[in-house]
Amino acid sequence: MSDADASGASDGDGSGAFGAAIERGEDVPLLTGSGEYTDDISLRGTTHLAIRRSDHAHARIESIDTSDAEAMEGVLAVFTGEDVVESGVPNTIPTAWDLPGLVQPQYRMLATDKVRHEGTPVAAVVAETRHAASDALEHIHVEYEELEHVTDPVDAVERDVPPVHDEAEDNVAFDFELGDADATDEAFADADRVASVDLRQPRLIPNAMEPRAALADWEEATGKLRLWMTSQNPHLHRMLLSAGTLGLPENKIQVIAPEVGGGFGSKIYHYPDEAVTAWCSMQLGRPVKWQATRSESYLTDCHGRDHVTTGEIALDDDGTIRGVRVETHAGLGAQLSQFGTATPSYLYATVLSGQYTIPAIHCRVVGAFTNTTPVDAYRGAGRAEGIYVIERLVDVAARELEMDPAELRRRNLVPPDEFPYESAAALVYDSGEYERAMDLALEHVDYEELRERQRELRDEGRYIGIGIGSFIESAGLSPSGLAGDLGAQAGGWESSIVRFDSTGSVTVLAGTADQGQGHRTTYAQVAAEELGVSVDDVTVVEGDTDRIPQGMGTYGSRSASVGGGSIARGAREVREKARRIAAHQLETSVDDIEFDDGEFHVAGAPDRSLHIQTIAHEAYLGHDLPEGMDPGLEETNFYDPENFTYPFGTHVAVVEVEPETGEIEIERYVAVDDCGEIINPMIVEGQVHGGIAQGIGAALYEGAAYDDDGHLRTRRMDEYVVPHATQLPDFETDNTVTPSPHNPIGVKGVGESATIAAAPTIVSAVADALEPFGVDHLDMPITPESVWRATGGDN
Ligand code: PCD
Repeated sequence: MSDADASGASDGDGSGAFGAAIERGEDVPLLTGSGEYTDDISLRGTTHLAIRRSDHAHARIESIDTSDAEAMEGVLAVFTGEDVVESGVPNTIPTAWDLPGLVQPQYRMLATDKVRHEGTPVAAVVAETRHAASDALEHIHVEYEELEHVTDPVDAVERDVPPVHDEAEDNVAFDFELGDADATDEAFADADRVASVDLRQPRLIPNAMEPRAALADWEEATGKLRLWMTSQNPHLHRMLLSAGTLGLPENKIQVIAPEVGGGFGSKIYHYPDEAVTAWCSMQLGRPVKWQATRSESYLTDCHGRDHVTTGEIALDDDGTIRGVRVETHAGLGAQLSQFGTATPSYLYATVLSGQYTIPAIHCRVVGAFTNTTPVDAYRGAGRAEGIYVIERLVDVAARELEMDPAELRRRNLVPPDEFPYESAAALVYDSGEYERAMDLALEHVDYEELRERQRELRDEGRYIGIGIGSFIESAGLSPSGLAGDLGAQAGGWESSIVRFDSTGSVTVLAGTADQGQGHRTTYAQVAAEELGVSVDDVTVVEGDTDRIPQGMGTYGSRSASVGGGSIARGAREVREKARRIAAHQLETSVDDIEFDDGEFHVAGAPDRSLHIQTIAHEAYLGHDLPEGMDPGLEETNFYDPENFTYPFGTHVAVVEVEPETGEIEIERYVAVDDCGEIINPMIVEGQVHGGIAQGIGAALYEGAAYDDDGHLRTRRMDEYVVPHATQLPDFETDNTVTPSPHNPIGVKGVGESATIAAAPTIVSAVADALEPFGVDHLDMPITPESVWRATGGDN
């Protein structure tokens, strides 16, 4: 194997950049207010867009009168859905993931016939100032004929309600199955015991710090559109906007994602609003800016989860799991978001085996249209929902068997020598040492002693609970071939360019797009390690489709493994070219050249050496290169991994529940994560902290609610509760390291892991605390009220 293909974290020069807890170089501008976000960008002649949205959940548009609004001072134009249709652009917001039998209703930029959820865009005002635009909104007169609406995914399918789309009379967008139904039935028939749980996973709202925004600049003379936007994947946005929505070729669209203040999934998607911003600029020939308000974000950013599930698990008396059966109604909202079909199907059902050897699995998911904000991936996406189901089932089964939940898990863990492990839910896990991570987590809390303390305290009338959450995650959202087989309309690869310039500094251009994860630091570490230069010599550029020709973006915890993998491969090719130049100039054969700390030297003669940065200079001088070699020192790399990566771990929470008041206090939270080789331990710890906070948020606080009129009741920060720092304990984190065997740098993702783990861990802990009350499950968010009711407080 040549050096360029070698796998492993630090096969470069050993400069030690990979694995170091280097401070995030990007933080100074971000923390001191000089970071440039979309709304900070100003172009000469910028106009402002405000969007009139429906305040009905379901209604037919009878008429729209824009004349009053048009007459207002500062208003340049008011557009309706009819205007977009008349302009002749393709005007569709396409889905990006097909499923067998999928119903794909029309999805336009501005509604023309009906509004299908509160917040549906119906008209657009462009004005000289932001205030003029938003003031004009209320002077647009829309007449509606109200229709009956439905917000719950089970009601949508089972009750006799008017369909959200005529194309789907029963509101079923897809009816998805995975696994072997017969084998599962048999496993259940043969097993000693069956345990089950009915659960709901509430709708979550992503809550990125920066609401979505766009600034579009159409240049009539060249027919080119420049669009700055809050994007997790500028190239994907370029692709989706081009043919399907605006009818422009990709090379006439430049998408730029400047600083992006958090995404958590919500900035993956191609929404009507950014497309309308672009279209308005094309109509007026002036730059147009749209900045969502916070409430607008709550109403229109894709929500997450919204599952109603019945899960069953079959076991033998000794705790051996024989089978798992799951049926879920997944709310999709009123329109299909790009991955809204994949999230509750392939990303969900495929992880139902969790960390366990389960011979038979069957899962059915009914995807339902409802009169609500579209639902798609939110941190953990699909995997979070699936792991939640299997972890709740394992806990409920432990209760049924009167077995310690840690012991039941242990008996069923996939053992280390079984990898690669093909689960009955159709995934091939790359590598894992599940028991090691679980033991480490249990050690941290002194598990046996803690159980003892729990028993003692119960005698005193105090209820502590110990929750365990063991998880796997399929991260990376690749490889392309597999994704294509399953219906993806996009690839799963990543692309990068690694470039030395003649002064020896390095630029890495990456097709992913950071929203706070720290790519500028970790990518520099990967490149520095491979090239033997200092991290400070590396500049990382993301988020501009004209500078970085290709990419797929940042979601599915893929950037470290797929993006970082691409950078490592590109850097290795650059290093090999440099090695050939070194051999030529040192007058020896390539095989005799060793590389160490950035220095190429002749084997056995360390004084005959050339530094890679000197070679970079030589490569651009081009005076003395090997015969037939082209000048320059840069490589473009496309990397399509052979598999997902499978991060895993076990989290343990200790809570105390006060049945009288229903109050829940988290005493301890221990997270043991395995994300393979770690590029930057400080960044990984930060990712875990943020992930836990969001998982705890889901378990105890968050949940979007609709009222009887189909209005979103949780549309402000004081109505949709996210946990405050003061409500969270100090997180205790630790790691095991099981490298991914097929990844060029041995890493696995980490961005979503802790969110996936934390929700089931906390619910497990609360249910464990309430065991004496016969409570084995409570739905999220578990509030003081739900605890109080479950413990008989309302009797
Ligand atoms: N890392 C390291 N090492 C390892 C891994 C990793 O170091 N082993 C690191 C990296 O490099 C980066 C981070 O860490 O920096 C992360 O990574 P990842 O895992 O690969 O991921 P990404 O791709 O980058 O990202 C994504 C994610 C997601 S997915 C989400 S949701 C979230 C997370 O990320 N989001 C966010 N995190 C975060 N953070 C922040 N700050 N912000 C945000 O927004 Mo989705 O699908 O979208 O639902």
